[in-house]
Amino acid sequence: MATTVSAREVLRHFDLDLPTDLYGNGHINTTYLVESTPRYILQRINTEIFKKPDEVMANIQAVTAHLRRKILEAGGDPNRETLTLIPTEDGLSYYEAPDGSCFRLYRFIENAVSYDAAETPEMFAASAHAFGKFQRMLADFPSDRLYETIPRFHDTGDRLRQFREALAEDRVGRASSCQPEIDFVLAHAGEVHVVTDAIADGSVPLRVTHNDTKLNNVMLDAKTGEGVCVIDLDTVMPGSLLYDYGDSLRFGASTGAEDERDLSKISFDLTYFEAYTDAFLAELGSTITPREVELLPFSAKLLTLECGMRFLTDHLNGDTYFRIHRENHNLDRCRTQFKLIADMEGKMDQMAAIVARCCKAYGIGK
Ligand code: ADP
Ligand code: GN1
Ligand code: MG
Repeated sequence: MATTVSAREVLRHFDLDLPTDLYGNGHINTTYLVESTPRYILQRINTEIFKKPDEVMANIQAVTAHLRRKILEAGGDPNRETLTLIPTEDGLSYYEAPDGSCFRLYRFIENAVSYDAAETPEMFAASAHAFGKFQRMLADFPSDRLYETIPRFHDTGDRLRQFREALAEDRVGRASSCQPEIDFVLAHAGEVHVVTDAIADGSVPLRVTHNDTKLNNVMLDAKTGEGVCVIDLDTVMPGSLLYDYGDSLRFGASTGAEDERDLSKISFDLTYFEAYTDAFLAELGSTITPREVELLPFSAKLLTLECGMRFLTDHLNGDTYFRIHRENHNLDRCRTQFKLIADMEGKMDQMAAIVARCCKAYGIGK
């Protein structure tokens, strides 16, 4: 993943000449802050993961153009409420360096914060409104115009297949040191097809979804705490509303960090679950199908299982996908996900009761 060009050299192709600093806590791309006036975000696209950067950028151009129109119609500020791509001096949406590395430049969203943990249920609810609204604004986007930037991204059954492959290969000899986690995956193998089966039988519709709804992929207003802008649009693709809902809860309703080593700090917080569910249903209520409602609690568990399995697979593969900052980082991340699942399993009835309460409040399923 190394590149031979410096961020500063790249910036010249966007008509800027400034020093840059690494920025943010994303696991995938390499992000730099450009301290100009106005400020910008420069990103090296991870082309090991996004094999066709031209397709990723075509999606982002189309989606942000659509969002701009919607935001303008609603009297909002498109420079703040959606990502703005700054073209290269050649008028392209990204710059490809001679070594093949690819860079894009965005306007920096000012006076807004992306959080790595939800400090209050209200903050978490603000993120739910933002992701719900994002999905609403894209409801009439022609999904056949979108490329599938990572094939089978949320096909949990395929994630299980990839896990089994990594386990069989055990290419860095780590399998023997994570047997409890391996057993945990195998004990849950029967659950991986539920959502893809529901999509296949038509009871869960495909929509244009974000697919990576981690709290730090939304910017909240620094003063009011309201959602400002959904970011990290690399995986906007046809998907299920359950993916966006479940993935947000996996991250934001945990009482600890995704990579917390002290598992006694990790549990699934029902107050946060309720705050998110209420706000998400307030945005999307009228469009949600009965089967989607029924699967809401399960989707939180499924997306947590999928992500935990992905972390474990990457650990077994020698950490080739997610950026790590310490030894066994992906194994630590996997363990928090599995601890969360164990906790959720004892709370499924309460989660269903919360969903029912919120549905009643918004007249869903009447
Ligand atoms: P990754 O795919 O690696 O997660 P992101 O696109 O999410 O990359 O960017 C990483 C972080 O950089 C975000 O979590 C956010 O904090 C920050 N960031 C990204 N784009 C912007 C932007 N346009 N304005 C302000 N901050 C941004
Ligand atoms: C990655 O890019 P980032 O850090 O927002 C990953 C998500 C995972 C998440 C786990 C393209 O998200 O799918 O859920 O890490 N993104 C991609 O923290 O794989
Ligand atoms: Mg991100």
